[in-house]
Amino acid sequence: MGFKSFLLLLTTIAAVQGVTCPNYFDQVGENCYYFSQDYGDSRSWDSARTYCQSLESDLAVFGIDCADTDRLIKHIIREDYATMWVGASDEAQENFWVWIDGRPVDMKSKLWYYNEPDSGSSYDCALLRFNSGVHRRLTLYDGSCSSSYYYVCEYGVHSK
Ligand SMILES: [Ca+2]
Ligand SMILES: [Ca+2]
Repeated sequence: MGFKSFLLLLTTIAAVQGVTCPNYFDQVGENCYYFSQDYGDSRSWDSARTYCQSLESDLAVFGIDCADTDRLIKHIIREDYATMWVGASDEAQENFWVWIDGRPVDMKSKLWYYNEPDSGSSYDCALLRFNSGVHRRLTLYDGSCSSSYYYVCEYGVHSK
């Protein structure tokens, strides 16, 4: 390899690894997330979305790349974050859960806690919560959209 191509290779590696996240966002893998708990801010699901959008982001979505989701979940467990809103709801049509980017939520996903979502038409927004019981893992629940929780914004998510 010539010196010039070697330099080019180094530059390329630096560009791939050098994800620069905006202020207030933490890098996890190649994505940038805003964890509102770091700033002591809890809100309703709608208000959380509005705030994320003011930061050129939206509530985090899962499942486009499973590795991204795995990294995010490991990060949340490591940082010991409390329950938080993520970007899925069945507000438009009961029992039809969609991510805010328009993709349907995989209802067979292991991310849903046992029997969730199970709370009906007044619980239409998705919460990510650590379950400390027998199944010690992060799982999705349906929550009441108007309740206040922490939330996680993902930079570059575009809503439909
Ligand atoms: Ca439930
Ligand atoms: Ca519902």
